[in-house]
Amino acid sequence: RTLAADLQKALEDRAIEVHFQPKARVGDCRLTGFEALARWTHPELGPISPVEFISIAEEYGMIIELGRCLMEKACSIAYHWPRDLQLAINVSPVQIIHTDLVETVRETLLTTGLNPKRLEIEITESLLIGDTERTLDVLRKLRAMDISIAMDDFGTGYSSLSALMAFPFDTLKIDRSFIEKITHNPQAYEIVRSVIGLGRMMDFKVVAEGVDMQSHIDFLREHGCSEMQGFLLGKPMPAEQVTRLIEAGP
Ligand code: G
Ligand code: G
Ligand code: NA
Ligand code: MN
Repeated sequence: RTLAADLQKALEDRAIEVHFQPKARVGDCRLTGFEALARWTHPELGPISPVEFISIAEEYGMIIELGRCLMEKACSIAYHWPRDLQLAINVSPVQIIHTDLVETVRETLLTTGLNPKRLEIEITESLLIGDTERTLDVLRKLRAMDISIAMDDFGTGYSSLSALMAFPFDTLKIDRSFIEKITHNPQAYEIVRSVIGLGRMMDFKVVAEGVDMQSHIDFLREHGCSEMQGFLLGKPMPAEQVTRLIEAGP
């Protein structure tokens, strides 16, 4: 048996789970929403990183079905949250280029009842390498449905700045490799400060990833970053814990 065959089986059993990592406003640490993250616990091997199984799914033509399944799970869970918080979902470039993502999203919203205003799609810069016209068309249609678009891992790809000009983003997520260095690397400090400023000037919501120290929050507050995500606020957690966190919060 191969990992791909086991993944296929897990997909059929709907055994791939979704966990959720909180995001909060920098100003007052108030919860704004969650990012959905796929989780697979292999029956013998234990937890497999999504980096690994998502790429297997892409390679073996399973990402379309997997993406649809995860989106449906995440949206129906978010529909039942005690507050109308945001839900961010990662979408693989394959889902944008080789499937009708717009139709999948439309159907999912319809069947789960989730308000499109609560949904954000996170994409990575690797999309730029592909069919730009098609990507642009898909993103425009999603935005016309009131869904927001986030550029994930900003700063790590090849063409961050051209992507900002080419695509209709609402949100910029600064990659955590920059945030983790701001306390000891003056260049990382300046880069993050500048990206926050750039994002603000371009009217993006700027989200800092990988916030895991109070000094990160202090820095982000001083420089006007809007939102944050990271282990200090919470690790990715199962759905039951999300409900408790929302109910406990302000
Ligand atoms: O959860 P973790 O930090 O291990 O995630 C590792 C990587 O896997 C991240 O880059 C994340 O974007 C990606 N990932 C997690 N869940 C999904 C998903 O549902 N779809 C896609 N396309 N990528 C995901
Ligand atoms: O590529 P993407 O940004 O979607 O990746 C999300 C991944 O980052 C998840 O696997 C999540 O577990 C991880 N992550 C989120 N916050 C932190 C953090 O504060 N520190 C570290 N080391 N990893 C984090
Ligand atoms: Na992401
Ligand atoms: Mn990211």
